[in-house]
Amino acid sequence: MIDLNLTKILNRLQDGNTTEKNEIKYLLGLSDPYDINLLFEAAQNVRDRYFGNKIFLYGFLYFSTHCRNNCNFCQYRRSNKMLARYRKTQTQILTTAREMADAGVHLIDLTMGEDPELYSSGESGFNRFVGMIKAVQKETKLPVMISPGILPDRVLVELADAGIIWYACYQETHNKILYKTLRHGQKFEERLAKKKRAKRLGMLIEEGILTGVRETLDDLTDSIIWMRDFGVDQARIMTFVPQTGTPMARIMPQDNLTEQKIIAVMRLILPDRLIPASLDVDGLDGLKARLDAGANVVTSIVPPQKGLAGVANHSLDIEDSRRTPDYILPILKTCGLAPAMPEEYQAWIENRQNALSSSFAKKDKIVC
Ligand code: SAM
Ligand code: MD0
Ligand code: SF4
Repeated sequence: MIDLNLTKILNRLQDGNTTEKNEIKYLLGLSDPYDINLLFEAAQNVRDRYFGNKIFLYGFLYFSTHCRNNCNFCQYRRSNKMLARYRKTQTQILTTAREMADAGVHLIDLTMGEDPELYSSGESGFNRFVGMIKAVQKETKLPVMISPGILPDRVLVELADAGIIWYACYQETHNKILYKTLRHGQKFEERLAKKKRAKRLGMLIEEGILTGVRETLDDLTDSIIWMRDFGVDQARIMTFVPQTGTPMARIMPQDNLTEQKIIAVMRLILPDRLIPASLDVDGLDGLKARLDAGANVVTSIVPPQKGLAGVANHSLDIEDSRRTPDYILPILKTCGLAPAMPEEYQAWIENRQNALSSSFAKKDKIVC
């Protein structure tokens, strides 16, 4: 039976109206398959309105898996001695980035653990790091995202000055108590401040949260509201994948329906933003469901034979080439979707940056 409340809320959101916290929570808590289907249909309608049938593709390059931190959910945490780690050279990074660009990705995501070698080598280490990122941008002529964790402010300034478009830095949750159990030993406020700093420097910001980490519906709702109020440019949800040898290894794995519902609700609350369907959680088999829920970016595209790792899943689907455009494009087609042209991605970025800089200018005027 159709729930009148549900149809009303979905219609209001599809018409571009804002909504209350209790309605977001209600949508996230839907359990009847019929209702959930209505939610997904509404999310697809909204995606179609803002993006047509076009999907963006992100190449993922995890260039150093060394990390000084000890996140309880992550296999790359410092205390995990079971893991073989790597640090790619600039030449290896450039070759791989070039190949991904040739394969048709729209962006290169340069990700690292907070590599202790970088943090202990002072100025010269960060200079090489900035040089490498600029070289990737120059070599591929593609927009670049950096996902490096916390960086000194002066490095963020240099990267923003060099035209690096995106800073990804995930809070995982906006509940400070839950945060402590996840990003153990890292300051909640510091991570927030880096995002604010990067935004102020004109970079686009990706925020990310986890589900399946003992969060409540209120926590998820608060995170979505936080993302809306902060004005994130890309909003990510990933289901936690338990990792052996880590403190959260025994948490019961969660199915993917919650992640799909969160994608759909994010699409309704942040209609014109980018929302990833990550290949990192369930690989290629999980792609269609995430697109059907309203995602519009395929992330974690990783080429084989380069010795590269994923994050939530170390090797899933990588060496058998299933994280490549060749395998992804047929799935887009079955969803009635198609990859965007590179110019369409560039245009989205430019529009977003222009909208943000005029809203900053307005705010500055008000302050004056
Ligand atoms: N080291 C940097 C940092 O932590 O900001 C960059 C890596 S960051 C892009 C890795 C992200 O992957 C985490 O923020 C988390 O959202 C996600 N992740 C890590 N381990 C995961 C797991 N076991 N299951 C699901 N997602 C995970
Ligand atoms: C992904 N494994 O896209 C990557 C990662 C980092 N910016 C993104 C979590 O799923
Ligand atoms: Fe390090 Fe990032 Fe993993 Fe945390 S999530 S342990 S900071 S790589």
